[in-house]
Amino acid sequence: MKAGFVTLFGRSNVGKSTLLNSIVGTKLAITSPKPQTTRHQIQGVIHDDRGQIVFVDTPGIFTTSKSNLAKYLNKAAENALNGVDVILHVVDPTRSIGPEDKKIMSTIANTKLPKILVINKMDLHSTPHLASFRAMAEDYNFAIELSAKTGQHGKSLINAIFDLLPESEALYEYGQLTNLDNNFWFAELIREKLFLRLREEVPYSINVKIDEITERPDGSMYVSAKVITNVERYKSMIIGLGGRGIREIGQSARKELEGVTGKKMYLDLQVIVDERWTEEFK
Ligand SMILES: Nc1nc2c(ncn2[C@@H]2O[C@H](COP(=O)(O)OP(=O)(O)OP(=O)(O)O)[C@@H](O)[C@H]2O)c(=O)[nH]1
Ligand SMILES: [Mg+2]
Repeated sequence: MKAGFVTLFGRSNVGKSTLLNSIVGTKLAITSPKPQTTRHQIQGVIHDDRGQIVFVDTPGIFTTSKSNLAKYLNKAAENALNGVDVILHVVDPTRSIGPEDKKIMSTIANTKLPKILVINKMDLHSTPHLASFRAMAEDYNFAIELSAKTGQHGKSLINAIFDLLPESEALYEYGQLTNLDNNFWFAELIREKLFLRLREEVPYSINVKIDEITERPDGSMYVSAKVITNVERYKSMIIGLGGRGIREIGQSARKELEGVTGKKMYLDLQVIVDERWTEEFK
């Protein structure tokens, strides 16, 4: 059988996490229209007669921002190149080739690993920069145009990856889809709702920590979590007028958690200010 790690590499917002979710067929990684949504390496596995592909989602690559968060994310993305078997460079033809794409191209040019160029968002009518991305194709073993959103041509991508993967023993147990545990994943879903709701810089200074997940005798689940921000002003923006903001965030997170777990959920969210947590990114 064949098996290996395939890294989704690309600048922010090109749709890496959306592609991971669409290929694996379930939502593992959170996505949002804002850049810098993904902060961790998330693995999603597909199992098939030919073997296993372990997709590794990574944070988008940044060249413009010098912030600690951007540095941390770049490092996390580059670390994801260690031990990889195939690289997917995901690009977005609605935007011109950016300095981030060039940085990625020079980084991966130095490796001997097989590379696939994935031109995403082909469901959109306007893709003005498609020709310039097509012109990059010769530097890759394979190029494919698809839509992570509709799933179109996802199968061809999987076929191309299997052609390039080495023979290997299984890497994951059969049926196991991800490296994520509920604790992490629940926190990520709540973070996604914060990303979708809050404006501009606020979501970047937010972290979510799960304090408790308890399954109750009646089969329902109780989850309590802290939304941590580093600035007092952001705390009131998150809570919103009369608590409306945090209530709506809680409701949409709860609905999605109920949909995925099939259980009734009680979600208790508390917003606190703690300046220390951004230290993690230094
Ligand atoms: N129309 C269209 N939109 C897409 C497609 N793939 C992703 N998007 C949208 O693009 C935005 C960014 O998607 P993400 O999957 O979060 O992008 P990412 O590359 O993971 O971004 P970072 O985690 O910040 O690096 C979201 O609003 C998605 O809905 C696609 O195939 N077609
Ligand atoms: Mg992402």
